[in-house]
Amino acid sequence: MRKTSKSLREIISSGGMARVMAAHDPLSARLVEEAGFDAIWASGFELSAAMGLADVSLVSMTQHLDNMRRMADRSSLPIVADVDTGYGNAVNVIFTVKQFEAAGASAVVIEDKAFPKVTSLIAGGRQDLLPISENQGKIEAAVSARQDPDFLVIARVEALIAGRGEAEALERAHAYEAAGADMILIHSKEKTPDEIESFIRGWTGSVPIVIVPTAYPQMTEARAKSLKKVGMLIYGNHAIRAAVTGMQKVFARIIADGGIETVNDEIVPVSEIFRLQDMDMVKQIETQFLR
Ligand code: SPV
Ligand code: MG
Repeated sequence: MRKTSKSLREIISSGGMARVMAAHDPLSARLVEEAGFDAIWASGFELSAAMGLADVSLVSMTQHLDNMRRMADRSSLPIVADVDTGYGNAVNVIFTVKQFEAAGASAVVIEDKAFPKVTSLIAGGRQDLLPISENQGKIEAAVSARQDPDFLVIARVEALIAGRGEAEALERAHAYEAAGADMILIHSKEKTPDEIESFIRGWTGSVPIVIVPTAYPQMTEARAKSLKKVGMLIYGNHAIRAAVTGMQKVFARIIADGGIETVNDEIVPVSEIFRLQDMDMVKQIETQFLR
């Protein structure tokens, strides 16, 4: 049974903190669910990387949507869709929100960068932001487009990433809250939590904050909760990084050892993949219907 947007909305409105893990395909989405996370982050970075591409607005909306539909089909968790800049202006955002909600998303995150965007964590990246009023219109448009009132519109502030400072980050966050955003995602690429903690201390708005602590891993869940205002913590790219780590290690061993015997017991058996493919269900269907 798919969980509705309500389950995510409930965690956040009861003052809880949703733990959200990135996925880039239906299999990783299923593993996110089995591990016990509250929701899936349909990450643009992960999907781009899985396609061997840079996260610079190269993946199309329909490719992202198609992947999201397949993830929704293989997992019952709510999905937080990373729609980057919403694929254009307020007109595009309305279409985007409708499409992603219909495809099974429980939330969208829209960032205030100009299209085409450049991935946030890259050193020296070109980080062009939209004027505040223009992005405010996009957030209003997103809110007007949702069908389910529990569907979350999350406005992502990139002012710290763009080096514009905390005052502008707070100004943008307040403007997007006024536009109807349910949450504010504040992103940082600083190597310590100081910048984010300072922003959160300075946040006087009433909607909860979303953080993505990739660059500042000292930010544990307990530390985020102690800040009182964090309603969602996203592990932004740990599925694709775990997958790459695993493949690099195993591939290197096979090349070095000239065969698969030594790694055989270190990787999941084929039976585990059968389980994830629901082969028992296939067998049951065969028994019942094949004549
Ligand atoms: C993503 O996972 O696509 C994100 C987070 O947007 S980051 O890559 O850190 O910008
Ligand atoms: Mg992204």
